[in-house]
Amino acid sequence: MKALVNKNTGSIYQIRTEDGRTLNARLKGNYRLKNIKSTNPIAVGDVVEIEETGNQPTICHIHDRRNYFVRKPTNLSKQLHIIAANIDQIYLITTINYPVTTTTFIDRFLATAEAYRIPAAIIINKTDLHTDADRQQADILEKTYNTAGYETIRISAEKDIDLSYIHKKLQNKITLLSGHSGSGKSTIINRLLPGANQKTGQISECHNKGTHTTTYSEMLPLPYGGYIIDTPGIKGFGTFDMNSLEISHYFPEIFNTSRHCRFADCTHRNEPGCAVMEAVENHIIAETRYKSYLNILEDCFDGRYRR
Ligand SMILES: Nc1nc2c(ncn2[C@@H]2O[C@H](COP(=O)(O)OP(=O)(O)OP(=O)(O)O)[C@@H](O)[C@H]2O)c(=O)[nH]1
Ligand SMILES: [Mg+2]
Ligand SMILES: [Zn+2]
Repeated sequence: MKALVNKNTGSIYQIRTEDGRTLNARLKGNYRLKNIKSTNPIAVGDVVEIEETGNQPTICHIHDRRNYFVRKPTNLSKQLHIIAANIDQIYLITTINYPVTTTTFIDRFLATAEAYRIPAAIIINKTDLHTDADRQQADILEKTYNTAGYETIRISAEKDIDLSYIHKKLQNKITLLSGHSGSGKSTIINRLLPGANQKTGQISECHNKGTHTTTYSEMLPLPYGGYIIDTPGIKGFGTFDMNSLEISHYFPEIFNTSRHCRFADCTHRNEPGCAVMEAVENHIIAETRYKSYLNILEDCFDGRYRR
């Protein structure tokens, strides 16, 4: 029977069967995915086949994934961690402060979403805490990412401000929420889904960071169709599977501008007649985006990992 993986808590998978039952299942034998080196063979969002012969259902087959989203779990890790599979869109939950979300992090995240061809948008949460300086920073952030082609939405999950717009966007879609620990992913889900009851945690005063309250990804059904996925907070975002020539493809505004570069193989670092560098000088492309592009390009050459 077909089932959807809702939650993965190590070796046990919580699944929802086609006929509407929620069960705990194990993976049959030493099942391994063939084409991807990942720490988790099955992820939230996977569609699987189960057998119910013994006393606990077992997963015997994973249906082909429409897509998946991954990251490197640690700095030195060679393996990838699949955050979720078969998703329609990602909301990156960011905060100007409590905790700080840097543009480096946002750019690495968005470039990865582009590489895996999953539409992404940015939510700026905790607007209730914004000072005038924070609001100015949020304006710059919105301008930068709107110019790059990403939607930005400002909300306060805590004060329930402007969440109604998100409701419409979620209908009949599978949406992944990601971002730093403490950015408010679980709080947003509790607001959107009053019965959800996801655990939330305080921001550590001395580190200005969240305390990794959500430890397992979980997929929750929405009453109006679709699902929302709560995930553990992530710190850094390494890039992978990226060929140096492809990196500009993952920065939409850089890619669009590169058509006007003198050389077709321009890397936008020091070539004469580079339209990208000109656009950065003229403040058409944000300098932070260009710097992130250069950083990822450097990583490609020496295999570094950045936060
Ligand atoms: N002031 C304010 N606080 C918020 C808002 N959204 C969330 N918080 C608070 O921020 C803290 C962290 O929220 P969580 O929802 O646990 O954050 P998370 O992103 O799920 O964190 P992890 O599960 O650790 O990844 C909690 O104390 C929330 O009450 C908001 O819009 N405004
Ligand atoms: Mg959480
Ligand atoms: Zn160029």
